[in-house]
Amino acid sequence: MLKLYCAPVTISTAVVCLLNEGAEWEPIRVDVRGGEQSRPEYLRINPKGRVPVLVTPEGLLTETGAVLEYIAETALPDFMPTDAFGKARVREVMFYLASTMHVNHAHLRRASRWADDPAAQEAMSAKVPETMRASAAYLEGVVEGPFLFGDRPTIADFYLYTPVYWLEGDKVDVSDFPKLAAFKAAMEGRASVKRAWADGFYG
Ligand SMILES: N[C@@H](CCC(=O)N[C@@H](CS)C(=O)NCC(=O)O)C(=O)O
Repeated sequence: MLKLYCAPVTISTAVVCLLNEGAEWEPIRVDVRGGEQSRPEYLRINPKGRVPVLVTPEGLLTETGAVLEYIAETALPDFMPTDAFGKARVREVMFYLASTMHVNHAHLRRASRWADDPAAQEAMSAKVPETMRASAAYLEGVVEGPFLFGDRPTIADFYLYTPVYWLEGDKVDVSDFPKLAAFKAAMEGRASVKRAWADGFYG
């Protein structure tokens, strides 16, 4: 059975929601707020000190996009297109989320990764509403509606839901972006996402 190292309100919740679509899995909760991810025992599991980590029969996997793709390929194929262009578009969104939007968000509470000077950290945190708004504006132009690529969600939708959920805490009003707001509502209508909320992974 798959196991997932995960924590509420982190990007690992994207994987929680996808797994809830029908995979056999169990969570291993990591106390990220308490700093468990930086302790030697956890660093032996993931030297990057981050969640998610997926435990598979073949070994450990990190990086949300890679983890989501592995789950689709091994257990939930309906969430990945089969044609080359469709797959590339899914990866295009996932790479953007990993390289840009997630990094924008991380500047709010993790500015110490990039600067030691408290004033520089404060300046980086203060910029987050602007950079997250720019990411939301970009994605507003990508979402076809209600999901990214029309009527059916892909793994990229499960990835996107969590950064869209982060917008409110990053002082971006999702209602300024009607397609993203409808996307969020459509995801929240799914039993998998409702279950993640009920299990305390959001809120
Ligand atoms: N690129 C990684 C990023 C993972 C990541 O940064 N996770 C955050 C939570 S959203 C984390 O574990 N942070 C712990 C820390 O910074 O100490 C992925 O997409 O899986």
